[in-house]
Amino acid sequence: MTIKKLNYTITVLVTVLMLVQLNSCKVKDPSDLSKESIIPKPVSVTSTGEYLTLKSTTKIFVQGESEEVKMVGLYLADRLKPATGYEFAVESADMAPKAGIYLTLTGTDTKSVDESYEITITKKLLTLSAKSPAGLFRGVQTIRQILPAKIELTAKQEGPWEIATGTITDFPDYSYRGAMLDVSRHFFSTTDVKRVVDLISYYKMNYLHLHLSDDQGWRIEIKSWPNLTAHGGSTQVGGGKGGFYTQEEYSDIVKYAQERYVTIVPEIDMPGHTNAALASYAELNCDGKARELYTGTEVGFSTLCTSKDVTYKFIDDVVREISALTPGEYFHIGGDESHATKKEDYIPFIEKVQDIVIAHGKKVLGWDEISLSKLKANSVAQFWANAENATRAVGQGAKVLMSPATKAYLDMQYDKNTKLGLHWAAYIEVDNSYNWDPASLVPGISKENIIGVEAPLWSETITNIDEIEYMLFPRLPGIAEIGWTATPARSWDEYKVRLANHGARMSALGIDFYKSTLVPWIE
Ligand code: TNX
Repeated sequence: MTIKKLNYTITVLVTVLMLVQLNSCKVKDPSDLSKESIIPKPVSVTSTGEYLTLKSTTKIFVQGESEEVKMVGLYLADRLKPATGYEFAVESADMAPKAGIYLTLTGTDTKSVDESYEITITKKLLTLSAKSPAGLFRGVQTIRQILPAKIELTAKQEGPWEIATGTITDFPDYSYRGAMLDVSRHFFSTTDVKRVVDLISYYKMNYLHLHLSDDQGWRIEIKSWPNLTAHGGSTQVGGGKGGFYTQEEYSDIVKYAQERYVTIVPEIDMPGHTNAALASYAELNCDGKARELYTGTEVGFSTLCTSKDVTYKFIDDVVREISALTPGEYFHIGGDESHATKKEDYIPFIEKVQDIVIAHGKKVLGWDEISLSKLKANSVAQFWANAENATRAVGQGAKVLMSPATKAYLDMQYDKNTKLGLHWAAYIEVDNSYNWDPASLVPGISKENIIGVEAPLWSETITNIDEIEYMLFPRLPGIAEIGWTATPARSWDEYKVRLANHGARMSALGIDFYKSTLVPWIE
């Protein structure tokens, strides 16, 4: 080779190398942890400028012999296996390993709330430490979100699987961050409910409230009153075949949720919204005549007969059976829109039901109207529309769960072109549902009065899981962040960029989401 030729070859090589280098600069820098889009936004993130790479030999070590910690380790392994194609063996260890992923219940001095966690990533080792298994589980969701979005795909992908090094310290602002699914207006299978549990827990929500009964359908088996489901569960809005959960299926949902540190809150709405029960048992009506099944969408026409003893026997049986299947602390008694119940009947009714719920070892949750009655200090009123009701609850020493219909009702249309949903409260675009502070929304209700936030999805117009996803996403991650991240640390302009980055994650998770033009989605 002549000198000239050699020079030429070197020049070409150098140019190619430079191009490769340039090109790789366009790829996202994997070594800045503080630039990762984590939703909800953690309390603090610091970057140390390097990165760790997951390999086919990477193991997940769990400290000690705790079965529960091991379960969290296995859950993480299950999330990471499909896209990487790696095994991620889960093994117990007595002390921190040199390399890999390490889940430990010791060594955290983050603020002592149950769900707090800390992640430390060095070039060789990712350590997730938490006060409780719940905290480890929340931390696992963060680990998923600091890996490339394609980690959520179910088919094997090309790596590299890099995680930027640094430290994350995190804990929630509110202890209750939830969603509600109305399975009464339209019935959804246990598979659909489990999918909702998976998706809300990805954003660190910890409660799923199931609206199990309404005028259009009774959706949970009650062994002592079998016609509730045999007849009352046999249809839905529009006249479809409806459905219900057997007690075994309900328990299966509860367990699935528990494994994801999500607590199920069962709701039996009363004394209104009870047509399905009134159609199933004639004696629950004051006139002793069974009602016809109802498949429309009107509200406020039905009421249990508050003056009959059998009504309270019925409620006692229902609360007893459901409470026995429910490990969570709350039983939701509804209490909304009882327009067919006289106020003088409504007030003592709610008080009696409150006593029944307490007798079965649960705390009362109810829509804000329940504050017309005398509430116990550990009862919770769910604010949805009436500020006066909610402040009355607080005046009685009760706490409030924030679900303002104008912000958090995810059955509201995004705008007037949205094909699904209602708009009686508002059209709620993604910015609008994010831009509010639970503690300054209602004068007289401040942070210490509030247990948290919940995003309800009513299902008058929602008939399947794709439609559920379209209404929940992308607003639900914003409500999750409102509950988790302290208000001074939040702003729409900063959040919308993180949300935009979650577009690829939601797609990888197979979520059918609304592509709001207010979010700068990254194609
Ligand atoms: C009001 S919110 C209701 C529900 C409807 C919902 C529709 C509440 C406590 N009651 O019965 O499904 O509006 O958005």
